[in-house]
Amino acid sequence: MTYPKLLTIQDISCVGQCSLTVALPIISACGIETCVLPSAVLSTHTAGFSGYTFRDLTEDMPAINAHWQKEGICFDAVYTGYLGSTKQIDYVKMILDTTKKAEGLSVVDPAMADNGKLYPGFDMAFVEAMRSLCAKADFVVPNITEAALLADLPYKTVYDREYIDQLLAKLTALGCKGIILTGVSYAEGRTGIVVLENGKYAYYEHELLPNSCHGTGDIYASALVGALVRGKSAYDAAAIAANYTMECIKATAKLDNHWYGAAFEPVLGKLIAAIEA
Ligand code: PXL
Repeated sequence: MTYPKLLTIQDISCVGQCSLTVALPIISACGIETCVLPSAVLSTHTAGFSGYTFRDLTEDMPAINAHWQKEGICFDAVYTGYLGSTKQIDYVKMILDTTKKAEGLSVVDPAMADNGKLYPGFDMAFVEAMRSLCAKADFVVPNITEAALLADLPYKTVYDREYIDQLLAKLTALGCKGIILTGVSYAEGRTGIVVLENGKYAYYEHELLPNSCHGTGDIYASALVGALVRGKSAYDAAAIAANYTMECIKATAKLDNHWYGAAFEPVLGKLIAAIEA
């Protein structure tokens, strides 16, 4: 008997509840063996802290992969998040090709931007490289800012279904297969997730909570990946991840001075229950 083994490639922000410190516990809680390849080590994430340290681990990647090849190590799923450099994306593509089982799942969260802006340190060369990684994935999980950058379309905060269809068409033309587009709001007080799979559009709508938290993109993508690997359909996985992310945001709203991330740990049981249902 075996159970699924997943590789996630993203940074370690030592403090800040994002990237690997979120992905590792969430995906493990979904009952999946979770292996990691840190893309960089930062003292904190880059949103709201100043003076953070940043050690880029790009040059460690080929040797790590070579060792895995020698050991015959491969994965049922590979999930990438925040990456450390443009050059790193070439290594990540090679690692995806060499370590993912042929029938395995690949999910790329092009974690590089939010609220209309690239995160500090990223530029359009990184966006261009990210396009080529997205083209290799079974599912990409952008927010609207990331989708607009990848699609080379203007970022909009007010839009209709036509704009979303344009984003989806451009991403599809880039070679993206499944698209799970987060933070899509068609009505006041509501938001949701668009799921495009095999050219079929579906939308999971839910309430828009009054508060938002840093790191919810990573929580969302990790829960989504966990649910997909556990055999949920793309739509069900998108909904499970959205419901869990909302629970995390609600749990965070009760806390004092918790501005840097979302309290995903106290509500992990709800995610596990949804996965097991
Ligand atoms: O949550 C995405 C993310 C991941 N890693 C680092 C970040 C961010 C967003 O700002 O700074 C280092």
